[in-house]
Amino acid sequence: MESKESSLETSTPNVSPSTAASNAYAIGLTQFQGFWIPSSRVPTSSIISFQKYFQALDDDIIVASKPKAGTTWLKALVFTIVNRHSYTLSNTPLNSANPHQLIPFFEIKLYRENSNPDLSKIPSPRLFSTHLPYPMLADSIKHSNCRIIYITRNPFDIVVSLWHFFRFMDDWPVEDCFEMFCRGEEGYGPFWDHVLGYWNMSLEKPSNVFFLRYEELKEDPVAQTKRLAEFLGFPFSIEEEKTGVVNQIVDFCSFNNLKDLEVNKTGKMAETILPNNKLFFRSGKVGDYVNYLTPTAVERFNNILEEKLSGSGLTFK
Ligand code: PAP
Repeated sequence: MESKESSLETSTPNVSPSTAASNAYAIGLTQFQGFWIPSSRVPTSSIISFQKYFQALDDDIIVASKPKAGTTWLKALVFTIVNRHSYTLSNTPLNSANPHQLIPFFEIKLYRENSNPDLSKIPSPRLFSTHLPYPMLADSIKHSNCRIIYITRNPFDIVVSLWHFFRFMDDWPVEDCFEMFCRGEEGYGPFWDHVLGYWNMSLEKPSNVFFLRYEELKEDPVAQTKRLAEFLGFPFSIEEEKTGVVNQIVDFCSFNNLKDLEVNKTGKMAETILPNNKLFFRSGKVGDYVNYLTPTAVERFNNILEEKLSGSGLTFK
């Protein structure tokens, strides 16, 4: 069981290893600050460094999500919206880099590679991302005026997407992945606590936290992209709307376009254990879970979710 901590800080007293080891993914989970962290890839020391050293700026933009909720897609959209006056769609860096390389994770990349990276030279607005739950964000983020966009997705599609994703490690049963979610012991889980943290903040501070669902983005990507641009402080002009800029951005960031870019077909990010970037683009559908999970399993998790989300106003279809 991997729960080894690096020595950046003196102690991490609230760390305990997962008991849910059914495959290589599950073996790497460690309970830390109330959530399950995939500590074999995300050492808790990098989270501690992030919490201690990151200084948020008011115009920072942070893409937050649980894995498999639509992070890659949202990063592509955010990058394109924010940088549309610097790059055209034919020369955007997204043509040669995976969205994860352009909007780096605090805990998986920046603070894992360096306990106190110099982020001061990054042009404004700085774009960052995280899979960490809201309570684990650096205090400077919570006390600044920076913007957070949180994307979530119906948890059944997340289960299936995550299960497929980690099959490159070993071929584990989808039921094991589902059981982890039911126990709340999946990476960055429990699901309900993760989603509730950002949901509640989006109600409390709507100009700082934007709450988005994968399904809404699928249903009306143009309308959601406009909302997103407004929230980010980069609204589309009437001229841009008239000349089809929003639609062009939506098409460029679509599943079919991104997945067919060479960098996402055959590319690989050096810093990850993932065999290739193709893994981030599987089917991109809503409701694919019906092909993998039984109605009984779905009902069981729905009951858990109903109880956990009760009174919050948050629901999943
Ligand atoms: P990550 O957290 O590891 O970065 P993330 O990008 O959040 O993963 O989720 C991957 C899912 O988003 C995959 O879903 P699936 O397994 O159900 O297919 C992936 O296919 C989907 N996805 C990636 N890019 C897009 C896109 N442009 N549009 C729609 N879905 C996308």
